[in-house]
Amino acid sequence: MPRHIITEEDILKYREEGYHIFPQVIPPSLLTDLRREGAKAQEIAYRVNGPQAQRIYPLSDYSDELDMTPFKDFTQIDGIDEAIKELTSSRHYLKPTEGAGFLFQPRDRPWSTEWHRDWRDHVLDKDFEEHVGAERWQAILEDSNFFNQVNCPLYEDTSTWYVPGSHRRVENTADEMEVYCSTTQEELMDEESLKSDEELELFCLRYCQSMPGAVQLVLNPGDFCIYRNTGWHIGNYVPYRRRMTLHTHAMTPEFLEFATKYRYLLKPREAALERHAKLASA
Ligand SMILES: O=C(O)CCC(=O)C(=O)O
Repeated sequence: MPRHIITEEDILKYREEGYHIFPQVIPPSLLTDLRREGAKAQEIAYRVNGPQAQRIYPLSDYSDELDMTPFKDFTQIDGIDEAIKELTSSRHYLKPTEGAGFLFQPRDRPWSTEWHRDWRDHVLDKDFEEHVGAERWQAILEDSNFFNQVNCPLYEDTSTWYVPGSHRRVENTADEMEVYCSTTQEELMDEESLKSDEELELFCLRYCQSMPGAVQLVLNPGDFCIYRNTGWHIGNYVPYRRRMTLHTHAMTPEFLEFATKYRYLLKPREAALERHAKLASA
């Protein structure tokens, strides 16, 4: 990739806003190879997880059907490691892509995730208090060695929305919580088929737009977006907008240790139900 000049302003902005886009990191021949394997991975995702599947993860689970070479080559793109390190620190490295995944558009109907902040929103309160607690969580939010997620689209991708600056706050604002509790994952997936496709599409879009300060990320093919996923973010999907986006992380030894140690605490559905119940009784 062309050498990316990272300025002091980029570094400061990444710390404060929580996201940065390196334009066009994937060379054309690798883009060709990744799209070819991505198309196979997408068919596997629908076959394994059904037509509304959003992702395949990890790619290495499907090494008998996919050629892993382009994924290995992606991790080795000339200049990418240096650019990540300059933006963050010398401790950061790109996770091997075979252990990462792809995000896809649904085949049949629109849907969106809930607005959420990893990882806090995916664990139950009692587990959080027992194993981490607000003080340690604040230190983790301030520490860019933790939670640096990457979306690298192979086709133009406008599915992800993000609230700049929210990644370092333990507490959410009242306005943010009002948007959060205005709906549920079940409604955003229209599990009971109560809406037409257009009603559902516009419902999900309005939910994205209503979050205070939210920006829609506009990523072109081969752009590399790194973001602190402790900030509010969401994925909003429609079948007519093709999506094939590599979804990975810039790791550090301490984040690897944290993620591995506490993986068993992740209970996204139960944690969302708990938050909704708490907000309803407040
Ligand atoms: O689709 C995206 O870009 C975001 C996905 C995400 O945050 C999630 O699945 O939890």
